[in-house]
This record gives sequence, C-alpha cells and structure tokens, in this order.
Amino acid sequence: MNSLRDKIVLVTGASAGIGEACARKFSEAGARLLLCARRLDRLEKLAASLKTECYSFKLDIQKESEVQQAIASLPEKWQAVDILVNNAGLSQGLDKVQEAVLSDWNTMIDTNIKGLLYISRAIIPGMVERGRGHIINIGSIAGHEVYPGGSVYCATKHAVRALTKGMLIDLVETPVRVTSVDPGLVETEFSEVRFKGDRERSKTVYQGYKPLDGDDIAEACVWAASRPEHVNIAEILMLPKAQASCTIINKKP
Ligand code: 8X3
Repeated sequence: MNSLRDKIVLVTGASAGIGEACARKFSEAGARLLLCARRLDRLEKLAASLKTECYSFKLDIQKESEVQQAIASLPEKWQAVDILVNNAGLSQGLDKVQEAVLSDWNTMIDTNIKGLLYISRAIIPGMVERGRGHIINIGSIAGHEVYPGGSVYCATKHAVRALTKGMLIDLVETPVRVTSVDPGLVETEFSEVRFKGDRERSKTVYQGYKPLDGDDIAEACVWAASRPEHVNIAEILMLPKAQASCTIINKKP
C-alpha cells in the first residue's frame, strides 16, 4: 500500500461531480488538495469542508496561457504535485454530425483533449524531475464505444484513451504512473451540461436503474493511487450493474 498522507493531489474540474468526489476521497485518505475549476466560489466552499490542507484557484483549462501561468505561479509549497487527476471534461449536445452546433464541438475538443494536454504538459516535467508522480485521466465508456449523437464526445474520450496509452509509453522509463478510469453512467451534472440546463431531459438519463455516483469513481482513483509503486493500474472500466454497453441499459419502468 502506498500512503497518500500529505501527498499533493491536483484535481481539475473539482467544483462538482467526480472532481469534487475525488477531492473529498483523496482528502479522507490524508492527501493535500490543489483544487481548480472555473467556479472559484464552489471550490472555496469545498475547500472549507475538507479536513486536509487545500489551495484553490480559478482555471479554465481550455486556455493554454492561463494554464501555464496558473501552474507556474503556484505557491512554492504546492509545486511538487504527486498526483494529477485530469477530471475536467464535458459533453455538449447529442446531435448528428450533420446537425450539430460547431461551438459545442469546439468546447468539447478544447476541454476534453486540449485542456487535458495543456495541464499534463505543465505538470509532468516536474514529476519526471522529482522521480515520482501519477497521472489519473478520467476517461469514459465513450472512449471504448460510439453511440448515436455522441460522435464528437466519443471522439474526445477515444482521444483521452489514446493519450493515456501514449503517456504510458512516454513515461515508461520514469517512475511516473499513468491510469485511466473510464466510467459508464454516473449521476452528476454531466447530462444537465450536455442538455444545456434541461433538467427534465437530464433526469431521464438516470431513471429506472441505479447509476454510479462520483464517490464510486473517486474510490477507484484513490485505490489506483494507493497501490505499491511497482503496480500501475493502466485502465479501469467501471459501469453501473444495469449497464452492459453505452446503449444497453436495463431500465425498469
Ligand atoms: C459519460 C458516459 O455514456 O454518457 O462519459 O458517454 S456516457
């Protein structure tokens, strides 16, 4: 077992859902938390409720220069990040390619792929230099399959899966570990964001079965991070019991 006590864990998109749950679970395991997201007020509330030391900062990972600047200006005691949880990600729309809104594609690609890369590029060199570190990418079942209306979202999550594999290769000669945790249906703000605030439509996604929650995913992340140093959990695909694939879900009326 690899103790997480006093480790520095940076969680992107920590203001809600899986990111918030990761912050709580890593904190319960004794880690110190670096929390970033676009909504600073929510991060500050979260930070105030955690028992271990936290540092929160506002960050839109879509913005390359903002990412570089934010990481370069972390207070000295927070610079040696041990674990990066690349959680920030979103879906916008559920439309056919021929009907989709271009700005939805840009937001998904800029956040899920480019944002993940910007922050990884800013953090990984320090891990390599210090000879320790762990990247945990939050992927999705959408990185394994494609479903109707999900083409671009699924493409971004396929990209995350490819990036996890690429990082594994690029970091194989270093002690830095790389994990992908790929959830199926998790009840968070995910669908509300996808359906642009349409709560009724969002609710139906999670009705008729028991979906995963943020804690389920966070526990997998903490478990992967706490394996002994010679163990690298490369990939975890995690589904609700009622889900067999992106489109096969045992929903009770
Ligand atoms: C979220 C899961 O199935 O809605 O990544 O794409 S799904």
